[in-house]
Amino acid sequence: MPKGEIVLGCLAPHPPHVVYAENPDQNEPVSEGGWETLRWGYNRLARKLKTIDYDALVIFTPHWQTYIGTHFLGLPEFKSKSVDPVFPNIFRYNYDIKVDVELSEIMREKASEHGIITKMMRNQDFRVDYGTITSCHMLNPDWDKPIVTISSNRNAHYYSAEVMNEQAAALGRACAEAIEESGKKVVLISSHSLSHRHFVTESPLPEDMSREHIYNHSQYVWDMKLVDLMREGKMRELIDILPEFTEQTIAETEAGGLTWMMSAMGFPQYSAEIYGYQSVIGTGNLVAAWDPNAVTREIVL
Ligand code: 2X7
Ligand code: FE2
Repeated sequence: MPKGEIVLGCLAPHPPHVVYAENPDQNEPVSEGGWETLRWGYNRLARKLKTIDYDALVIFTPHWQTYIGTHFLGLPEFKSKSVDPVFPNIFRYNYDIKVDVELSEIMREKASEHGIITKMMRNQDFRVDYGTITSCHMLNPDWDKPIVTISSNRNAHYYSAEVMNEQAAALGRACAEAIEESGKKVVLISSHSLSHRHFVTESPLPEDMSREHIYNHSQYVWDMKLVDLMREGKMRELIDILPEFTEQTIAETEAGGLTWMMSAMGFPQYSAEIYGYQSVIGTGNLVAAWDPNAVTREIVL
């Protein structure tokens, strides 16, 4: 059997607002659009994904938080309604998700061999988090590929952002080994925003774009620093300063997703593809991808 490989890594932010703005059949609330810069970037990356041959999407999400170990989805199908706890007015999404349980189990096994505490999620009533649903919907609205969701173990809470970085990197190495062994072609997704200061008051019409803007210059400057490092192909350097970024911008990188993905991909030294950056309720959101194939790698923006 040929070795499996990671064919693309995606940074895929998950404000439920972008799904709301797309008006898919699965989501109950109806919008007049909004956040086009981010959505059009996402749409373009989704088109690229359609040209890539892959077997499964593996996603790491900060909104499935586990406090004892790292958990992996472990049943072939999860079907329910996901209601965003903070924004039930914009996200009530009926999902029917297929899981690559075989790949999930290999990743759990490898992570365990690397000394990480692990568990398979085999509760049929488990509700898949809105981070997974939003990022996967925007990248593959047809939902025609199975996924694996990996929970975020909250090491940063117990120890420090530095320890989190080390443990997420170990999980990344374990997942890369598992993917190789599986013989599958896999797309990785790190689901999160960059800087994460929220507005404190929401506009009456969520999609009123006259109200949407960056409202903290320091947070914006931090985000652009990260984008520059991504363009320059300096992912090891970026991961090294991530604990400071996380602390200064209260970012969801706290959960470990970006470190996990970069470690699994061997800390790319080539340019990331930048698809779009936009504020959603004041948070900084970047859509980006790392294409290990130099022939198909593009300068997008
Ligand atoms: O979870 C989120 C997020 N990360 C960013 C913006 C808005 C809502 O939810
Ligand atoms: Fe989030």
